[in-house]
Amino acid sequence: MNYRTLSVPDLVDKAKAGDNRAVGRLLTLVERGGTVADEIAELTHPLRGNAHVVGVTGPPGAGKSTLVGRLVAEWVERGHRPAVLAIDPSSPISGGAILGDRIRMDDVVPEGTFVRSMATRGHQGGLALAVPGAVRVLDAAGFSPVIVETVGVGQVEVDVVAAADPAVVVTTPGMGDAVQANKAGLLEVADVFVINKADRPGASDTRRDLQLMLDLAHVTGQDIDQYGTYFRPEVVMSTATSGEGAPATVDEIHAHMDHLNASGGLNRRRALRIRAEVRSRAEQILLSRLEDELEGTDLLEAADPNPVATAESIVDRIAGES
Ligand SMILES: Nc1nc2c(ncn2[C@@H]2O[C@H](COP(=O)(O)OP(=O)(O)OP(=O)(O)O)[C@@H](O)[C@H]2O)c(=O)[nH]1
Ligand SMILES: [Mg+2]
Repeated sequence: MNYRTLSVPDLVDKAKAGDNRAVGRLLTLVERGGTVADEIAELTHPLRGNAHVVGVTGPPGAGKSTLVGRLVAEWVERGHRPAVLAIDPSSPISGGAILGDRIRMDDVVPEGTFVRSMATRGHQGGLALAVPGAVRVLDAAGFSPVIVETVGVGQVEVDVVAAADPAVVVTTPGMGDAVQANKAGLLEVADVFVINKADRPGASDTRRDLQLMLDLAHVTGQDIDQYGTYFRPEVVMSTATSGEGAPATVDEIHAHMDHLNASGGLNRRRALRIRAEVRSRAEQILLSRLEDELEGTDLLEAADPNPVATAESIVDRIAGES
């Protein structure tokens, strides 16, 4: 069957029935964006809304993909049906060249696991829209948990993971790595910490540094989330290459989900995710209308246009449209 010629509703039906090729095709269309992606969003919302979204982030090369492979194997063993979305770095700082030894997700997950790499380079607002769209497709297809890996460089990448049900932050032993993670804002978003490459020297120092920073955050009240709930992230030691620490990591992820369930935080996180997506979409719509107005406006043709008044009247025009 040629999946390229199938209609979106047919693809969604097949995906719901467990057809992974249909899921793959839908994700390609979501990635491209535009009106077809919008149609998919309409049809997959809210089909199930059951999937747990697990975000995994951390510095380039920390071993995120290797770890995700181990976590997936652990979930499969526990009877779950996980899927993985690996977001390829879109920033030239974090992408490519320096990371010659980065591993391919396909090589580390059990056979039959649904894995998808998404490239977002060049998409306007791509990541912020493509990820929720893709998660919805995977949710509709019955996968859970849906694991989203992003490199912890760049605000959008960190934001995507911060809105996950648990956000897992992976760091490694080494000079000031915990401090670096703190600077990148990773400390604030972490629900579970993994110190990976625990087979390397300095792992226990990194653990101590991290615990100290968590203590400090508690003293200053920075660890109270915006709903006033306190959850101290656990720190798990992991050697992803051997799989040591993977069961403990899954345990901590589940402990955090239980905490969210008990505190009502799960629905709030989901609301937060939807809010972020609505915001990104609204921004896109507004920006494109603004471009149209700037193209078409005669306001700028005055000899010396008043920027304040001109901006206000352009916004008034946009607001007047319906
Ligand atoms: N010694 C050691 N090496 C590890 C461990 N985990 C991963 N690695 C190695 O670290 C390198 C990078 O691993 P990846 O899993 O690709 O790291 P990543 O964080 O996904 O990398 P990016 O996606 O490029 O940011 C590979 O050579 C892995 O084999 C570990 O626990 N110990
Ligand atoms: Mg990776």
